This record gives sequence, C-alpha cells and structure tokens, in this order.
Amino acid sequence: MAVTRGFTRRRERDDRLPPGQYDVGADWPVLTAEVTPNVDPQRWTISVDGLVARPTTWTWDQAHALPQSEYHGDIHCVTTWSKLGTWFGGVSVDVLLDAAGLLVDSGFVMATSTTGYTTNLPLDDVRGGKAWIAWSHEGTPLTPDHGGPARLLVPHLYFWKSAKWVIRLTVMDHDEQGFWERNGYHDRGDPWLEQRYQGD
Ligand SMILES: Nc1nc2c(c(=O)[nH]1)N[C@H]1C(S)=C(S)[C@@H](COP(=O)(O)O)O[C@H]1N2
Ligand SMILES: [Mo]
Repeated sequence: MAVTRGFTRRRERDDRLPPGQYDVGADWPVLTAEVTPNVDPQRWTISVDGLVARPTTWTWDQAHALPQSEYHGDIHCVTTWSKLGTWFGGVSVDVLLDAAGLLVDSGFVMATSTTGYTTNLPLDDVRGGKAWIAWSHEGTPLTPDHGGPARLLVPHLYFWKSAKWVIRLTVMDHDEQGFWERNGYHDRGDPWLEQRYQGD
C-alpha cells in the first residue's frame, strides 16, 4: 500500500458545526447583557398570552406537572461558539401553546424575561418539537448565570433567541423586534444560513 511520507490526516471539520462556528468543547460560556437576577423558583411563573383562547400562567410546580421532555444536541451562539452534544430537560413549548389554544395559524412570539430582555421568534420556530422551557442542563438544575430557574431553549436558532429567566411568551399576528434584534441582530437567526445581522 502506498503511503505518502509526511502525510498527516487533516482533521475533519465536525459536520455539526454551522459555518463560521467553533467548538467550545466542555466549556459553556456565559453571555448576559443584564445583571444576573436571583429568581426564586417558587415565585417564578411562565405565562402564554396574546392571541390565544386561554391566556395561562403556570407556577413552577404546575409547569413541572406537565409532560416533560429533553433536547439532545447542539447550541450555537452568534459570537461564533457552539457547544456540541449537550442536553437539557424541561417542557416543550408545544405543551404550553396547546393548553393556551392558539388563535392564529401563523404568526410570531415575543419571549420576555424577568429582566425585561425580549426576543422575537416566528411561531413555527417554537412549535413542532423545536423549543422548550428548560430548567435542567445535563441532569442538574439550570444555574442562575445560564438562565435558571428556567430559560427558553430554541437550539436550532442562534442562542440569543433562547431567553434566560423567561417568564412570558406572547403570541402575535405580526413581528416586533426584541432586544438584540433592535440592536442589529437578525430577526430569525438560523445559524446554518449565517443569519447573524439584519440584512444577512
Ligand atoms: N435574559 C437574557 N437572555 C439571554 C441573553 C441575555 O443577555 N439576557 N443572552 C443571549 C445570548 S446572546 C446567548 S449566546 C445566550 C447565552 O446563554 P448562556 O449564558 O447560558 O450561554 O443567552 C441568550 N439569552
Ligand atoms: Mo449569543
């Protein structure tokens, strides 16, 4: 068999990495625009309001009594780090939207945090098994710096869409920009299409 002298196998780029992203490995950077709030789980609630038949608020205990599910996969921050092969536990946003009863077939959702952080998402990006209210990471409670007690998790979009300390999902028939979107980030933020900034 012919062997090329000095040949070193080129390290294959992991095909789970979207364009322009690198793998942080075991690290998980913290990116927060606000001061990290101290949210008592027993005072935390999650509400679905806006264009729904039954605007609903769940307490921590009520949310945990809903059918739970996990996400296993990758997350991607617009600042170019990706974390591959991680996992989260929580409740699917589908469960909350179904309980509240959507009054629109298509539309948008505004996610709001205790801090006032907001981010907008097309409704289709938070239903169909693509988004969670997550309260655990790799089997342990989500820490406050990562959005604990609970955050939105929309892993197929850049991670700024995954609002930490989320308390409210508002269903709307039109799009409105959230915090980073008003500051130049893309309205949708698909990492595979490199939708980083407005106009991408
Ligand atoms: N409330 C709130 N949610 C937020 C942010 C923030 O600053 N405030 N930053 C976003 C951004 S840009 C990223 S990359 C992720 C970072 O989550 P992490 O700190 O758990 O890695 O949270 C997103 N959700
Ligand atoms: Mo980010």
